[in-house]
Amino acid sequence: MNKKFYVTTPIFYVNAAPHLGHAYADVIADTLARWHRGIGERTFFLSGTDEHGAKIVRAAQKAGMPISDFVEERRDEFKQLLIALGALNDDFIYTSDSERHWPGAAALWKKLVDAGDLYKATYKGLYCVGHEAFVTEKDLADGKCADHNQAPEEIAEENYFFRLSKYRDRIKSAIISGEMSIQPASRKKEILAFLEEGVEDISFSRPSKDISWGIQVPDDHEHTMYVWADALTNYISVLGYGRSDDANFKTFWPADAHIIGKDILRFHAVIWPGMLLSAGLPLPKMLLVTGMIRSGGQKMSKTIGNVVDPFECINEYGKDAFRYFLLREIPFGEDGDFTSERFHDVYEGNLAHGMGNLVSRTSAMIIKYFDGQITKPKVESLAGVPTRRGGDGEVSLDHYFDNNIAKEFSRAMSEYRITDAITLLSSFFSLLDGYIQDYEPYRLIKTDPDKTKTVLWNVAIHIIRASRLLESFMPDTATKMMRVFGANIKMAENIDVIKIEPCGSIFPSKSDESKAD
Ligand code: ME8
Repeated sequence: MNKKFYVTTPIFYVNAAPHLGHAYADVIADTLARWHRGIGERTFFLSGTDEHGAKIVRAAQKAGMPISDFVEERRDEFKQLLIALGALNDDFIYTSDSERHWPGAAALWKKLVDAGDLYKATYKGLYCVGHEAFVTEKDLADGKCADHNQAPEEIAEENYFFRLSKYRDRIKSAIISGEMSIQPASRKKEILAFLEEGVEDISFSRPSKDISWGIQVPDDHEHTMYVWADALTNYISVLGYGRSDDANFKTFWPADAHIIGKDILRFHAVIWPGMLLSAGLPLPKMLLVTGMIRSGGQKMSKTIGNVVDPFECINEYGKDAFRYFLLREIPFGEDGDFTSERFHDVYEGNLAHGMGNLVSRTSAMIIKYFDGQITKPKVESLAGVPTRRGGDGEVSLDHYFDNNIAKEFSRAMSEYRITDAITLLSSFFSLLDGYIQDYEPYRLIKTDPDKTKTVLWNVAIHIIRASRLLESFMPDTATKMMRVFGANIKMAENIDVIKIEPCGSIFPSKSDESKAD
């Protein structure tokens, strides 16, 4: 049976419109899903929305809308974002879905009860609505939550508590052994240090009289499940856990990779495995932790007015340029920065003048010198034009591509080194540019048409080969690049004829446009 691959984004809070951070998770998950699907694995890619809790209730009140209308409208924007990004998610879960999500949440809760891990106690503490979590004095600066610039609320109430402390050692050993990996290593270290300090039991419910927008605790409707207990369950409820049709759960759980931002690491690396261990379920195999993207060097905030709207950017530059920027220019696992200037420069440099220009130059020369069609040269003549810029001396482009690009690319993808993988491809496109410069087909044609044909064949066939790998990152671009040379993703690798199908510029220069205005 084929291997399976299950990848998730976090489920997004619907209190505000989708922003760059959400788009980032979508793009990473889609890239991984496309790659694994492409290599024949049974792939399931999940995204969704987190719709319960005080934060959402307040946002709906502020918008003056009934809560169910409010969440529905917002949910739709997150779905639209996936479409705008070209993301092919297999499902979309939302926590207010009483048919598909609630049975799983209730079933997991009951497992925790059966394990003796839920008990009632009075809780007194400070609750930060921004985090939807209790905070302590040490999380505060001047009495306010540093992340949300908001004073926490004092709460004293009777809640259900989850015996998380019981699982600390087991979670620690799962992280150390790699049963549940955490990448990058700095995040793994951070969470191990956190576990070292000790873990307390956590409040797992709120009184329904205060918070009714949520899932009621099974058999005790005076209590509503804590939003994170509810939300984390999405990863299994969607697969049918707790319902009769749980075939997907059997096939896809445990998740191969949860994509999460560093601000929600503790929930995923401590609470979630605690819940799963209590229920006797396997742990996710990997937590892939992204950094935060700032905008112009600052945290994105409505007050500063620097929130990047992904839809605007996609409308102006296209989804693939946006995907490229996020995947290539924000080093995976690290914090990054987004500015329109930098985005524009990357677009012009790497895409319009880089990849786009390579395709148009190569296809234009095949049209001009060979009436738009070339056939595969003989092996001897291919060997006669080695790559000069591979750093490998006189190796053929085929050899270089197989050994230095394709193999490395697969390795990087299987190790979740996404930025490395796309960087490999863009460096290969630059190498092809250099190859053209080295052989100067525009001069060579005057003296040696046969060799010119071989040079152009080599470039074109390697644009096709590289495009096949590029598909996971930039699906439309890859398709267009193949199409220019008469190829498509389904075609076998051994192509004998290249026939140009002229198309407009793949990445029209925005600078030229503004000059023309
Ligand atoms: O945390 N750069 O939802 P959310 C990069 N509902 N990533 C960012 C970012 C930024 N500037 N801002 C936010 C939640 N993110 C919960 C998740 S999962 C069971 C529940 C990331 O909408 C953030 O790190 O606030 C998180 O991974 C994701 O966006 C969703 O954030």
